[in-house]
Amino acid sequence: MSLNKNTKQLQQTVKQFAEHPTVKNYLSDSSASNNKPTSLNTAWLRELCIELGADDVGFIPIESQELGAEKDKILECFPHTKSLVSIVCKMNRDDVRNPARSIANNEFHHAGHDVDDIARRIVRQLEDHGIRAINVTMGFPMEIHKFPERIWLIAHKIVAEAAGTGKMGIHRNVIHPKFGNFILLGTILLDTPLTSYTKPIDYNPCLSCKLCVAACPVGAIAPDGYFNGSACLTHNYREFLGGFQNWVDNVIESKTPEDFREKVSLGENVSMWQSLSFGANYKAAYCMATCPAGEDVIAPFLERRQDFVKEVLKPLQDKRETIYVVPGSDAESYVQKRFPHKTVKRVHNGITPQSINGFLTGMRRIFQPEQAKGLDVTYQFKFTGKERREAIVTIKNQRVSVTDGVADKANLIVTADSAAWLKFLSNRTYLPLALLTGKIKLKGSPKLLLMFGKCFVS
Ligand code: B12
Ligand code: SF4
Repeated sequence: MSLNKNTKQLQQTVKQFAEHPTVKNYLSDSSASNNKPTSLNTAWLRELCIELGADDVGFIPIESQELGAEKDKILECFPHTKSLVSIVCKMNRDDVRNPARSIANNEFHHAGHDVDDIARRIVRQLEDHGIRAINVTMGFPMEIHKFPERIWLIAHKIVAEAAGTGKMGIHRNVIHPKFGNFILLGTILLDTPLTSYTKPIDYNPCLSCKLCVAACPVGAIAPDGYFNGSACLTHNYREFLGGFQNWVDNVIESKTPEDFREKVSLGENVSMWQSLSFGANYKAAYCMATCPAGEDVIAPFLERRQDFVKEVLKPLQDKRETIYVVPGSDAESYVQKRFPHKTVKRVHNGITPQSINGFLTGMRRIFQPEQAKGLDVTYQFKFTGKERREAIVTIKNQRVSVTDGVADKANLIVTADSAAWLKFLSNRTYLPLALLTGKIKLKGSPKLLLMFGKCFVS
């Protein structure tokens, strides 16, 4: 950013470095004076983004109500933010739809790099015009050390909805009104207000056709839009994040090469090598592949619906492949029932909370609605020791809610030393010892703890 050359602070600093060539040049260069624009022309910025490769863009001020709680995250990331640019880049549809994962993943990887490259080049241009801006990465790299808590800085989907570049469908991917869901998203934060902004679109391009529900091999998408994040993560992200952690655990725990081969087949092992060498590969993304929404996409679905289903959905449903599930999860029974020709493999997904906060915020993600059928239970947690916290967990109507505080009435009260509770979560065999030593105390039927365990699997 250019500085006002008359500030007291500047004069003092200059005094100290007056003889340095850079400082001399700075002082003699009149163009380096304070020429930062007070606002930026939106039409110019749109043209720049399109010219540098974006397929569509939207613009919102940091005050946009649509950002909700995301606003704090944005300001944490770049405190100077005045405006946001939502970047949309198209993906090649037939590549994403192809049952061969190498074809679909190649498209995901290249489109992802395109988003980052384009956003990066826009930021460079803005910087050259005296505007401070940053490109928030499209996906990986993320703040991955925080896993399994929030690993992303900014939710691009929230920004896209606010800026009117699309709306989330039942499958929770953003659907662009024209390009459908075959898009990846980026966000640029800038320190300058724009002359005008865009608005959210006033309808949802999602048709509620539920092809995404029918396509997902692990039943992660419920017809009402409930998203089972851990079911998706366990299968689709087998070679990322917690899936990789589980592979490492298998390496460590295997006593002989034969023992390792029992746990990890040759194909799975070289697949992990491929992911490590060429970029981690998704196992599915079938929800995105089958979505017919969007003006550029919809024709074959409208004109020849049966053929569309036969050509796009059926090959993915019929594909003989290994599906990764956590033992006892909703996904396990779903695959066995819906896709008996697919091979179920029981694995752990590596989502092990590292803190009480992680345990409480992560519960929503590993909750299994089918296992919770018929339950109407309130749990009171009282954590002592290193992380003191009181929380109420209610399971009712196959949904979970977690709030801080003390319940008027609870079916089970769990008082636990926070470290002991985390140890129990990572190794359930530790429970009897913890109960015996009083590190975990139960008031109410222990069966309720058993039920609790069935509702949250990882
Ligand atoms: C976390 C994440 C995931 C998680 C959760 C998905 C989800 N629905 O949010 C997992 C690992 C399952 C995932 C899967 C996929 N993702 Co993703 N993902 C993200 C990420 C980093 C943040 C998502 C987000 O904003 N969540 C918050 C709110 C807005 O979403 P939500 O649906 O209301 O919230 C749910 C989840 O976030 C979940 N959750 C919250 N915290 C955590 C933590 C973990 C570890 C998990 C597993 C889940 C989870 O709980 C919420 C309730 O269900 C963004 C990149 C980014 N920085 O924005 C990409 C992003 C959303 N993903 C994207 C893509 C392409 C995919 C996949 C298609 C990948 C693939 N090739 O298979 C699948 C699609 C799955 C689906 N139907 O949603 C694109 C979507 C593009 C679009 N058109 O909308 C994004 C925007 C990346 C990008 N820059 O383009 N993803
Ligand atoms: S596949 Fe159908 S239901 Fe699912 S998001 Fe797309 S349009 Fe909506």
